[in-house]
Amino acid sequence: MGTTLAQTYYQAVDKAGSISYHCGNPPCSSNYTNPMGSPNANKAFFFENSNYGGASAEFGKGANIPDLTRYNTTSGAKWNDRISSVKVGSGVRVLIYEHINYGGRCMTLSSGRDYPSLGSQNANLSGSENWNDRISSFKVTGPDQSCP
Ligand SMILES: [Ca+2]
Repeated sequence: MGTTLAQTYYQAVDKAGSISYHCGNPPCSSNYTNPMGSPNANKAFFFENSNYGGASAEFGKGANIPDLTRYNTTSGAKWNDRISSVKVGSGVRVLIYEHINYGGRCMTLSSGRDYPSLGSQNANLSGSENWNDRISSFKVTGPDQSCP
């Protein structure tokens, strides 16, 4: 069986950016995906849909991702303004930003916490705005870091 386009893309991204994709919905059957569940202490999981659905990706502590328009899901869609739920490992925090290059509003996601619906996270945003499909850059930091 030949290498699929998805596999080729995954391998390219993995070498370039230490990003790993997980199975979403519909579930994938290829062996390059990782089982879902909870991230280990130094990782965070990001999901396309709320309640941990759709495409997903994992990033480790120290990951600085300044521009999500440069990352695609396994279906080829941009990750920019697409993340809807997050799981944060116990040893890291995730700083999410509204714009690329860590611009716009910022929110600190707490260590060891699951966020099934970023649509319900609106503490830093006005009116009806919330964090669903709004993240354009982020950092996976140690527990001593927070938004400026
Ligand atoms: Ca989404």
